[in-house]
Amino acid sequence: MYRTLAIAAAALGAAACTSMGPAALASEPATPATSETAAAALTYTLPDLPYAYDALEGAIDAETMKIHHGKHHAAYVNNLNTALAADPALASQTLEELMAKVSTLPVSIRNNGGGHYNHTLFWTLMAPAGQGGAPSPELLADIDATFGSLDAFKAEFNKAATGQFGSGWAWLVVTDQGLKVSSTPNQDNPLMDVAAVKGTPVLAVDVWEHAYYLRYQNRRADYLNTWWDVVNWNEVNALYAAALQ
Ligand code: MN3
Repeated sequence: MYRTLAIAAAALGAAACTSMGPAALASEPATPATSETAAAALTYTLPDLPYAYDALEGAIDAETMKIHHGKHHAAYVNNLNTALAADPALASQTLEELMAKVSTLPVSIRNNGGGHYNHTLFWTLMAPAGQGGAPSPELLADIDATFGSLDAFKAEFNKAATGQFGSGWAWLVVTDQGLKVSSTPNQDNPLMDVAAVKGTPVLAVDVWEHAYYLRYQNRRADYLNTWWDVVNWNEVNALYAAALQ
């Protein structure tokens, strides 16, 4: 069985809570409320990056990181809060609960809830080159058994990422049938009921053009090849171990 709680609640804007539940999310936003409704609304906040904007420079330039985090991710957070403020019944549920039934919800929840979840996860899955460690013995054994080798896994992951038409994500997912590589369009993810491959994501890469276009333009494959240099295997290992519990 897999667990669905993949991201620490604090990273998603919650505080002092073991889930992404609204009780924690009701804590003070990072910035003062700017509208009359914000004070009462349950709100998500943009998490800080766990490194400087230029920390991944070898693979991803600082300007891209700054816009991606400060503009794109921030917009998902703001739009998610707007969507939830319009529907208090939804605001009382965790992001994971919402994603598990996202096919029944307004598309704004799917796009912006997914956008917030995916980016919050994505930032933690990267680290400055040389600081991300390596796959744990347990994960490596599973990768070898499932894909043949680490290189074969990376090739399959890159194939899913380059093969995703338009905007989306590629994933390594812990499922009830073991490790699987998949891709999703837009801001969908493996926690959503609409996903073809469902489970707990333990590695993800953003293949929206906003993630790489300034440096790589249309060369998504080049972005992916250098991206492996900044994968934070230490976090992947932790997510993998938690998913198996
Ligand atoms: Mn993005």
